[in-house]
Amino acid sequence: MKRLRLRSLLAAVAVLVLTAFTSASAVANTSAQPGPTSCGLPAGKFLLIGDIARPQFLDVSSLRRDTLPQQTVTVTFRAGGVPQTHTYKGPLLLDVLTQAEPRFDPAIRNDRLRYFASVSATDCYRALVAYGEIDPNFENKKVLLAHTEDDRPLDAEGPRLVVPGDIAGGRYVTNVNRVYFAKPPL
Ligand SMILES: Nc1nc2c(c(=O)[nH]1)N[C@H]1C(S)=C(S)[C@@H](COP(=O)(O)O)O[C@H]1N2
Ligand SMILES: [Mo]
Repeated sequence: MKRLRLRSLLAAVAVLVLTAFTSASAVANTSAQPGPTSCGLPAGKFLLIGDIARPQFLDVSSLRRDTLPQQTVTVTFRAGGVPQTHTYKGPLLLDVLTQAEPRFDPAIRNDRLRYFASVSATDCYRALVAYGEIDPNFENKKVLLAHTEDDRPLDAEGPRLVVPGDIAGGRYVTNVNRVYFAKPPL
C-alpha cells in the first residue's frame, strides 16, 4: 500500500519534470531537425500528457499489458513512392488515451471532436491524429500504438504510430517518445 503510494508519487514527479523538460525543448526546437539531444527523452520511453486525468511515463512493454486489448493489422503505405507492407501489433491509440482519462467537458456539445493526439518522435518528427478519426462513433479508424513490427519488438526504439488507410507513410511515426492529447484554444 505504502509502496504503491510512493511509486505513484515518483511517477507523478517524473511526469512533471519530463513534461517541463520536453515542452521547453519543444519551444527551443520547432523544426524537425534533430539536435544533439534530440527531443529530450530516452528512446523506448514515452510520455502520455495533455488534457488527461492520468499523465504517464511509459515504456513499450506497458503497451502489451492485458488491460489494453491487443490488435494485429497488416497495412501498406508508400515510403518515398515505394509501397511497403508491414504487420503491426499493439493496442489502439483510443484505448491508450481512454485509460489516461481524457478530460472531455460534458457541458460542451461533442467536446471530444475538438481533440487531437500529437505524436512526437526522438528526431522531433511529429504528426497529429484527430480524436474524431478514432472515436468509435465517428471514423472508428483502428489507429495503433504498435510495440511490434513484423514480429520485431520495438522496445529499444519506441512505439510506432500506425494509421491504416493512409496512402503515404508520413503518419507512421517511428521512435515515438510523446503523445500529447489536447484541444486547440480556438
Ligand atoms: N520519427 C520519424 N518517423 C517517421 C518519419 C521520420 O522522419 N521520423 N518519416 C515518415 C515518413 S515520411 C515515411 S514515408 C515513413 C517511412 O517508413 P520507413 O522508415 O519504415 O520506411 O516513416 C514516417 N515516420
Ligand atoms: Mo514519406
